[in-house]
Amino acid sequence: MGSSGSLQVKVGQSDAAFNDNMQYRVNGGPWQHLAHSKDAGDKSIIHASPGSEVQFRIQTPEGNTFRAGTTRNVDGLDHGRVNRTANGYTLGFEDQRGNGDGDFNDAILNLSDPGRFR
Ligand SMILES: [Ca+2]
Repeated sequence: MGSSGSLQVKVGQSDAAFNDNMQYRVNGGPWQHLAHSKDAGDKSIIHASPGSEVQFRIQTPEGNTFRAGTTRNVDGLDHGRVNRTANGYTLGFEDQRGNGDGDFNDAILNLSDPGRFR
């Protein structure tokens, strides 16, 4: 979480059959609903203290929950991949056990700091 205390999250174009439930939490708190992976263009703002740790995960229609940024998933794999973009970062997910085809575009979040990028 950057110094503005705000993180803009925009759903990117999913390349998967599943409509995944996307969630986040701040500093290990309760998971909260963020968006659905098929709702491309859907925007929301996460507010938290500067320096807070924000985590993301998906819940799939098969009943699996896959977290990004950790291998603490049922298959022992990290299901997220982060790429730098012009405006911030893109976080892409794989929504199948074993990380499916490995393209990490089943559920996509574009992350930017609205205080820095307008
Ligand atoms: Ca995939």
